[in-house]
Amino acid sequence: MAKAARLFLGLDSSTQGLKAVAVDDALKIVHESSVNFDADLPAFRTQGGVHRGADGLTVTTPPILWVTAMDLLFERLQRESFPFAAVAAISASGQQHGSVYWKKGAQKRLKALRPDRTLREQLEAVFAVTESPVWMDSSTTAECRAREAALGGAQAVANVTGSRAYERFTGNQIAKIAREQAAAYEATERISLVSSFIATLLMGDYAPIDLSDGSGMNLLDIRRKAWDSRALKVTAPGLAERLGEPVPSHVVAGRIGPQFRRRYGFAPECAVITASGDNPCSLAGLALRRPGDIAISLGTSDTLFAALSDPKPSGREGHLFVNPIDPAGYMALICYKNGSLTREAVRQAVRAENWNAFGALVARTAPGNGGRIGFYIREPEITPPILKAGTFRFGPEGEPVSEFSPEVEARAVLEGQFLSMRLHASAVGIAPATILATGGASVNPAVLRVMADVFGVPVFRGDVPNSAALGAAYRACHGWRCAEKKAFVPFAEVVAAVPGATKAADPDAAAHAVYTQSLLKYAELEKRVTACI
Ligand code: XUL
Repeated sequence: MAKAARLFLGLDSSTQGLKAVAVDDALKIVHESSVNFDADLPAFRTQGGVHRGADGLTVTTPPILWVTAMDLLFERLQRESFPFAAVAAISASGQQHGSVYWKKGAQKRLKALRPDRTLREQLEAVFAVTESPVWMDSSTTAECRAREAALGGAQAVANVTGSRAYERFTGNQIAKIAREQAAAYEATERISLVSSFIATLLMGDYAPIDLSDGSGMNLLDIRRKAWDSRALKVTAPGLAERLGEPVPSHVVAGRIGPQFRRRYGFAPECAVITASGDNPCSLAGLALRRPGDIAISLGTSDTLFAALSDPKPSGREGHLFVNPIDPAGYMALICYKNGSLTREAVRQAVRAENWNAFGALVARTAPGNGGRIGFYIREPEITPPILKAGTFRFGPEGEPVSEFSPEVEARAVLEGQFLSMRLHASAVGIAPATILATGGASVNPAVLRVMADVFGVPVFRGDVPNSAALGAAYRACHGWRCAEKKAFVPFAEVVAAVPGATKAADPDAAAHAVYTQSLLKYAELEKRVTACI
């Protein structure tokens, strides 16, 4: 690689692997590297990066695997002659909600890390809990109900923490560990999220949890931007000192530690910018720059996220986090399990041999589908919570019907999905001005047409591979600029050089008006569907 100017490095410790993306001063990608947990570290016997418990609910990953992956990733970067000395700042993204339990004495170990040994050799014995719960874990229903009962119900928990109690949220995971593994909890000196854990390794000292990823714990008061003492109290004793104080995501957590400096040649002044969760980092990586810019990622699962200033916490749907690039603002995240696999199943059921054929079927019907509405729940749904799978079709008068013609069915799956997104996004305070569509299904014009008309805003398309790692790199640059200026620099200024996405669809006003009518009907029918199953 040619001698580089100033670089910013972003890491992403996701469920299945660890990635690095480096950008230059103009935020152009100059280097990428990655490690896949299953393929590159087979000794840990993970499948998709995780271990699944016999109960079908517990899902964990050993933290020493994540440590070993860091050794391997940095060895790879070194072999690729990556210019470590040019890195001005580094930050990390981590899968949200996962937690790491450092044993008493671990901080001393971290501070004494030697450059002539791997991290793995030195950190094997520092974890009080050797299997870290991750976001796929859903074994804490009892803790969730206990939290909601103690704090005044789901809406009361959401009002403070931004989300009702969710099984994967870290506070509920900590509560379960404190109850089931009391001795291990007692022996814990510090709890990290996956994001702050990676920053801790980089610094050789405990890195703080940031306010944005910290919002995924059911513990943070997202408006006061501090741990909520009642939420801590109902979780586990002595939790505040184990978590440390949360900080805004753009602040300098510290300098790169001596182990990384001496082993790989980082400059001593290289800053570690506070790490954050993968969804917050993706918000940064997609460079959503104006209020009202939202993103919809159409993948195996569909995810909608948005920056917003006036959040409306809901005890039913969605998550509100502190915004990772604007500490005065918020971001909303709404997850759907029924995404591409469900669209694909409908495409096959209507015998459309490809997405063009599917688009042609959709075009045979008019927006609003003659008043017909369908719910396609192939997988138990998160938004709204529908635990039993099934397909529910309704005719123009709201009467249940057993089937639709292929063209009505094709339109119904798309309209149902986007009406649901419009309904639940508006319920948490999202008012879109533009939509950036990403993910596999965003190449499909029929999908984007319905999206633009349902929301009544222009849709842009732009796939951003590795948006979380890229977002961590952008945030490294943002944090570094803020530190250099000794003042907050708007993120939009930092990403001004990133090319904007291309417009894929403009809304049709008449179609949008039809959908505004459909939405009322959809909301009514959704109540019936969620009540009867
Ligand atoms: C978000 C969530 C997932 C993980 C995936 O709440 O649980 O998106 O962050 O890594």
